[in-house]
Amino acid sequence: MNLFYHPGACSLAVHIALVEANIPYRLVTITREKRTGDGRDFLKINPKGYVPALEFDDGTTLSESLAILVYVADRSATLLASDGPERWQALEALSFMVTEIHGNFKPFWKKASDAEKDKARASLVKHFAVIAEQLGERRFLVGKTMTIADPYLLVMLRWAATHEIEVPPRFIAYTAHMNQRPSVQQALIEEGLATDDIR
Ligand SMILES: N[C@@H](CCC(=O)N[C@@H](CS)C(=O)NCC(=O)O)C(=O)O
Repeated sequence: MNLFYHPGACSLAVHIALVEANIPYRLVTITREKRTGDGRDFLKINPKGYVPALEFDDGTTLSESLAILVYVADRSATLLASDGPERWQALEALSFMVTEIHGNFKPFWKKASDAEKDKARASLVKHFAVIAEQLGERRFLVGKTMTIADPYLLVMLRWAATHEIEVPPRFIAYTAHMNQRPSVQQALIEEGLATDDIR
């Protein structure tokens, strides 16, 4: 199975989840021109042109972080409860992050006015406060073990640090703890990212 990714992009959450679930994968990069690292037209694999995307050994594909993370969770013993409140809370948080949090980072990547950036920053501050409230003093966002919401939150917190978005202090301990997980360390190393940096 191939995982199409950009270093440090939202695909990093899928990468961490794959390691955590012990599912074998090959990492394939994408160029700006949407060529894959193995020389193919990425738009034929994911016409939306985004990472993350999975390509299975039979040639079928899957895109969209939420769908991919649920796919990975379904193949792991631990990353998402099979039913009950914790399943739905994890999916609720993930859905919120994939839409409202991810979406508000867009002005920081493209040419946007200061007013657009300020508006996005204000939304991000509010949204991270909601997630911090949910996290409380716990080690994981939902329940007592890591779910697919955690690697996604870690990636959003890395972006917040990069773009100097102020987040609640309780994320400091959370990020430090997540960064120590072997799955996170492995994924960061494989993507060529520093392992001792919160970004
Ligand atoms: N709805 C998609 C969005 C994915 C997305 O925005 N990916 C970014 C990286 S984090 C990307 O590939 N951007 C490249 C581009 O827009 O060309 C998802 O949730 O997976």
